[in-house]
Parts: sequence; structure tokens; C-alpha cells
Amino acid sequence: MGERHLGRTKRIVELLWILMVVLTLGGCMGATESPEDAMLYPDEVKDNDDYIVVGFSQVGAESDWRAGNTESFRSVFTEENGYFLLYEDAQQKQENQLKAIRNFILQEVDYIILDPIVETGWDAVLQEAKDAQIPVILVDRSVEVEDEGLYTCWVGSDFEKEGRSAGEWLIDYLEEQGRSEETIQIVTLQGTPDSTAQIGRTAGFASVLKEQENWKMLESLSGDFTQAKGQEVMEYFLETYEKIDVLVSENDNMTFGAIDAIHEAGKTCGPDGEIIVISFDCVKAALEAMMHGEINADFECNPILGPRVAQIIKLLEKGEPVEKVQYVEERYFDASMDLENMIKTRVY
Ligand code: GZL
Repeated sequence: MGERHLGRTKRIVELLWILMVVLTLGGCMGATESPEDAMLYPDEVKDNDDYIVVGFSQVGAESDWRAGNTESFRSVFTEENGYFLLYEDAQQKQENQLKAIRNFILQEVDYIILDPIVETGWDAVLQEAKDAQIPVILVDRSVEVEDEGLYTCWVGSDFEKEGRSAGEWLIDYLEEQGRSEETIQIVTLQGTPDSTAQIGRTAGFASVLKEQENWKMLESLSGDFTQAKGQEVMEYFLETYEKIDVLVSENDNMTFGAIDAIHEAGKTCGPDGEIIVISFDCVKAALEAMMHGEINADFECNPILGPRVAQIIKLLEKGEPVEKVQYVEERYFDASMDLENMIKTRVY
């Protein structure tokens, strides 16, 4: 961006903040109580080619993973980088995302980024975005729609591969422990029902489980990806089933809650415990819990999607084609690894 442009842009940003203060002090804008009240931005920004205006509808703030994911967008879509970001936290409610998207359309943003809390219920609002000629980029979770032309592309994880890798890891681990012939009783804490992450992880692990005659899935229940719900459901599992050999927990925050429940029930988990704990996300706090002997294995779900989406937008700005489906690189960790050094390299 040229110096002249930068100077003009800086002035517009100053104007924008003054406008914001005036309107807020005047009570005209107030805090964003709901998506309809999301900050309007002045025409000067709207009509200023120096800026790419992006509306981002985020699932919520339910987990450490989500915090890392949100930060990866906020740190990239900045005015210094030539963007104006309208960010909306849907507080894990689809209706808030629908309102936010309609708000972005009203404000004539250049792009909409959507992390859809669940896969269904998006056809109408995505058609409205298409009619308004606003490209929609899906991130992390995906959508089930009649017409896949309603969105430009999707960037995220191969959730089914994550689930399958967890099942394959458990086969190897039980082999090492000399327990391949033992009846293995499993419970699952599932993520938000109908979310892509839950659908994929559940299906992936199930594809391995169905080949293991001695594995028995006692019950699978939703912990909604939160620590509180994860603890509550694990308490129910521990009260209901006398012998639980494995917990499959579809994200680290539910795992943290489950570990608390296991300890409160006077039981143990991890490599030296009664219950094998398999988790997903690989946030730093989970790898630390693994280092302290509470988690056996964790399957990464890379939340750093912001830079990838910025690259996509740059290509779209040049009228270049982008891949419809774009997976991010992922790995897993288990307690046998040199976690102390690995944790130092983690950014979330
Ligand atoms: C997965 C993401 C999930 C994480 C959870 O990509 O959608 O949502 O696994 C988060 O931590 O709540």
C-alpha cells in the first residue's frame, strides 16, 4: 500500500474511531448487544479500495481451541494488513450467526467468513449472500447445502481422519499393553451434535471400532465441547458403568472436565491409570496434562486458519481460482513423546 494511501487510510481510521466514540457516547451505537447492533462502518471505509472489509461469524468462545482459532483471524485481518474486520461471536447459537450474516450483507462487506456451528440450516442465508454477490469462505466446520455454489471454499481439518487415527492408535496401544484380546469398554464425550467436528470424529473412530470384536461402546453423549458439560456427562458415565476402560473425548475442554470427574470419583486415568483417555485438539493445556500423566493421546485439530484464509482472499482479489476443499496439516501426541520440548513450540 503506497505511503499516500497509508496516510489517507490512517486518517480514515482516526475518523472512524472518533465517529465510534461520538456515536457510542451519544448512545447511538452502544455495545453490540446482538448481531443486528454490530458496528456499522462509514461509507469512507466501504468505498475505500485500500480496505478489504471482512465479516467474520465465529461459533463462540467455548474452548481453548476456539480462542486460538479466533486469535488467528484477529491477528491477520488488521488495518495494517489492509483489512477492516467485523467480528461477531455467535455464543454457540445458530440464530446469531444467521443474524450476523444478514447484517454483513446489509453492510455490504467484501467477504463473509463463516464457521458454521452446525451443518444444516444455511441454504437461505447463503443464497442471500450469493444474491448480494458477497463470497462466503467456510472455515473449520462445514455446511450441508443443496447447492455447493453457495460458498466459495472451505478450509479446515479432516475430522474423520482424526477419529480414525485415534482408533488406530488405540489398537496399537492395547497391543503394547498386552490387552488385544481383552473386552474393552468405551464411553464417548461427543462434541456439539451435527457439527462437522463431531460428525467426523465420531464416524472416524466408529469405522475402526466396528472391526474390533472385543471393543464395546457403552454410550456416547454430547458434552457440547465445553468443560462443564464434559464433567457433568462423565459423572453420569462413572455412576452408570462400573468398568470404563477408555474415554474418547472429542475436544480437550471436555477432557479437562472429565478428568476432574474421574478424580472426584476416586478413580485414575492416563498411562498409569484405570481409564485410557483419548482427546482431540492438542491445546497446550492438554499437552501439559498429558505430561502430568492424565491423558494418553491427543489428536491435533489445527486452529490457525486466519493466515490461510487471508491467502485465499488475496487470490480472489486477483480473480484467481481457489481450491474448493482445503485441509490443514495435523498430527497427534501421546505420552511416550518428549512433550516438554514439543510444548515449547506450540502457539495455542
Ligand atoms: C474443531 C472445532 C471444535 C474443536 C472444539 O475444528 O470446530 O470446536 O474441536 C471447538 O474445541 O469447540
